[in-house]
Amino acid sequence: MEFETKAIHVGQDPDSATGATITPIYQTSTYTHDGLGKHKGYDYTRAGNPTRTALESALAALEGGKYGLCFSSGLGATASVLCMLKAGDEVIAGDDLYGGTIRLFNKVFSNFNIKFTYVDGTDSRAFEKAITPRTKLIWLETPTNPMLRITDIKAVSKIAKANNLILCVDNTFASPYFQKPLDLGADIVVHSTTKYLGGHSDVVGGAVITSSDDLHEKVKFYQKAVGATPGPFDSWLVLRGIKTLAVRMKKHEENAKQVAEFLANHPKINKVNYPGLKSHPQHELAKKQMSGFGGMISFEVKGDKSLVKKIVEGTKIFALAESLGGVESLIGHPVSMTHVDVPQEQRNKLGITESLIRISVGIEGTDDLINDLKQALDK
Ligand code: P1T
Repeated sequence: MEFETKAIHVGQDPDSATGATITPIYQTSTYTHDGLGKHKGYDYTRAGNPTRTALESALAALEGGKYGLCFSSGLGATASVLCMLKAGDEVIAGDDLYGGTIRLFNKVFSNFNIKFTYVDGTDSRAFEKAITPRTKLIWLETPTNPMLRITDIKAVSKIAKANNLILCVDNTFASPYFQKPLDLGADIVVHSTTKYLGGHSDVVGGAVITSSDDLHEKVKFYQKAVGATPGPFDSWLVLRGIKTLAVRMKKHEENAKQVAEFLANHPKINKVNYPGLKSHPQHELAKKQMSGFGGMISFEVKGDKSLVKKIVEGTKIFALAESLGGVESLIGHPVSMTHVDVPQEQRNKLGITESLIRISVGIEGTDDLINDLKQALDK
């Protein structure tokens, strides 16, 4: 079945009780049993809910995985994967990650004696060099937030397999429409479904997808035992969102390519980070492991905070806001917004400076978006 068809149909048969064509929002916390020890597969919504089941099946199909599990946020999904670890275990992570993920690693799970080592995500051998007898998990994002760097998933997956490590890839920026980490050798895919999957900036959610029976059973246990589960309406919103994922992603990319070209040629801009640009240091790798480059761009302006302030406060269509992946365009300042909790030394090393701006290119008219950035830059 093709991607577009899966997004609309997998897990979404007409409702068996009523024939409703669209999966109903099963807005219930509990289920009446037919008798002691007899129920229809659901007993309590934290453990399972039919609207969530539909979404979990659809997401598994889109990533080419066997199992999907949904969470109340992307960080809820990440935390539930990390719950598989024990005190003394070590994680090797790519150095450029969403700031909230780094905060969760450094300020929550570190307290339980789990060690996180950050390595240059663009150098697969750096992952290998950092392995110790205590390493259990490799964590990476690609493309990364906010520098749009690319990690070679296949190369890192070979290293993970050879050393009996779990490889988890946060696929939020690419979405399964443009990249399928499981096909490239990853064991687990994590998503913030808040972003492209939901697609309309009206829901917060997360997901974990795998083809491993063992990993699925473990994360499913933590989904229920820790309880970061999405409500039925939130599950329904993401399920509705993914039906149009393919058409939205095409337009996000079409717009982003043109916006990136415009920015790359603007005299007030030093550097544009977009894997679709030939100037991107890993453009060839991105072409190899992704089927498109997505809608996220970051760029460094020639100037200090006053120019940054003028731009981010000067756009009329791009809204100054955190998050990404919705139909509407957003603009943000990672240093003071999404990456405020990343240690300064790590930020400086990556180039997450006061001069860096990040945009999530929406699906509005291309010329409107370019003209909006132009007027903000030329003010
Ligand atoms: O916000 P939440 O749904 O919990 O997802 C966390 C998360 C995980 N992974 C990546 C790559 C992310 O970008 C995020 C959330 N990011 C933002 C809110 C942001 O503006 O970058």
